[in-house]
Amino acid sequence: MDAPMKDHLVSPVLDPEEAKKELLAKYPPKVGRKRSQQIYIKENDGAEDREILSNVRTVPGIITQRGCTYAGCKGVILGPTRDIVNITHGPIGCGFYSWLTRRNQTDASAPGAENFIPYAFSTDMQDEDIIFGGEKKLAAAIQEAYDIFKPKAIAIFSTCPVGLIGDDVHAVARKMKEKLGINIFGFSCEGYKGVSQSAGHHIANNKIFTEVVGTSDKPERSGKFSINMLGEYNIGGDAFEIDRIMEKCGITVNATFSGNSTYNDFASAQMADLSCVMCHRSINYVADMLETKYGIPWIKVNFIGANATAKSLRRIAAHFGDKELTSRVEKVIAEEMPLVETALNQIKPRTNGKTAMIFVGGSRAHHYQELFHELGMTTLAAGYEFGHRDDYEGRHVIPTIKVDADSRNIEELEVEASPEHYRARLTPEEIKAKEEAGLKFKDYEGLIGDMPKKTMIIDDLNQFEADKLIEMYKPDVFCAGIKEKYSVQKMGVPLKQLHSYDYGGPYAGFRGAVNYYKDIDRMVNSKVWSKVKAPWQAEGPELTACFVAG
Ligand code: CFM
Repeated sequence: MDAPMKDHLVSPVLDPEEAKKELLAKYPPKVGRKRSQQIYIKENDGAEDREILSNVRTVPGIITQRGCTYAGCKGVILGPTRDIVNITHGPIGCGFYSWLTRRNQTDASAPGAENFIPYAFSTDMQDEDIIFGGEKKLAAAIQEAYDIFKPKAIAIFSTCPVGLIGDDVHAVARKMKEKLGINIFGFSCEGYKGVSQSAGHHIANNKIFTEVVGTSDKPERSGKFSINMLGEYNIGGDAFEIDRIMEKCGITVNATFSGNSTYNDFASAQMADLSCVMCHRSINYVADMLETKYGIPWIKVNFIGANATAKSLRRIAAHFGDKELTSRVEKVIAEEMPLVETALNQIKPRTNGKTAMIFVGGSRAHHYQELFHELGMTTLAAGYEFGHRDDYEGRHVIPTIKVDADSRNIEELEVEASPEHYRARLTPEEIKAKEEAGLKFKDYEGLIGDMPKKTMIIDDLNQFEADKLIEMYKPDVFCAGIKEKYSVQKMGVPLKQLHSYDYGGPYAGFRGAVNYYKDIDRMVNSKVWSKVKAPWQAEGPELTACFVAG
């Protein structure tokens, strides 16, 4: 970079302690006490040794940003795989509203490639199925999908009523698997199964790990340096950009879980030599299981941010410890960075000193701070919808996390080394030597340590608190999703969707960073937002009402 990156400078207009009081003031005492533990104020720069309450139920009545367990299982984990037929067992709404609403892209351009993503498969349960049971209808739906598409595999996703009436999707899956001779598996991912979509990730990943991974030893691609990319979902084409960079570096991406993936990529994932974890929340336990069962070590990477991308590439090269690879990686970074620098030289003078807030899922509220940092912008407040304590505080807290009834509901698999497939990629001595040289395995330090002092970290933010934060801080941009977008913009603050990227992207890698700089520049420097006035701001309330106690 020409100009050195300005360090996080933070001087929020408001004292965060005051802001926190303001956020909690309207709650009944019990709710206030709970929310208070989910609102964390950074006292110093760097890591701190305090807990944040997370991965707990949302108080009923609060308008949360969260989604359901079915969404995490069907939409997030299995959704991006193009050649599995995904059947929603349930009323049509669940299938319809999870159809093509996440911008996970896929490349089905190869001749003969199957792509079922454009189809919405559902059993469309009716009243009589709820009363008399829906298993027969499910079996018929599987048969019909098979007859039409002849897919390699079929997955069944349970919605809330399926669990309530007790349909056994697993028994139907077993029966149809035997009958049709293809892999068919069901998920007990009823929407209410966990406190958020995070439970759905776990249910999906467990089954993919036990039913699919390791069933083929013929990966589509092979090479001297082969990796799996874990927790990268190809939103807006991010995985395409990462694949482009990897190919240039001579690194083979064996399987991506699950952006732009195929059934066979999962089935042969045990063949790769390193797992690289992007989204820690949605998949860290799979990385652990791949290591225990197959001997594949894992490292944390982040391809959001040009500097973070360079750092992650160097980390991968350091892992393989090959001179040729290292120099090729350096060459790629040197080739790609000028484009990034040119964009920053133009844009940063306009974005420098501006402020952002980020409230999304379980990893982007952290990763995207890198891009804002590169733009000279400060993230005043951030938080996850459904992150766990380790995503906030770092993995060292995992042994101290309380297991409550809700988390006990989600199966933890007991995994052992596979007698046929286990192959230690590194000896304990090699791991030790690499660690001594600064490479960290199985490590994630979490969001809190990276936030500057006097910023706020808020778990499971709700609409009321979002409105309050905006009133108090007036950030230059607020990052969240479609549910928040228009209410925030009506307050005169632009909202960048960081789930779907609005219509933009990719934002990963070097080219992605440039896309992001341009999009944020347009948003934070547009005058239009300051001119927005909702009718009720100009003319007073449009509708008034009062409570009548009966
Ligand atoms: Fe991981 Fe994701 Fe996220 Fe996530 Fe998601 Fe997503 Fe997200 Mo929306 S897997 S935790 S469940 S990075 S769909 S691609 S954007 S909430 S921050």
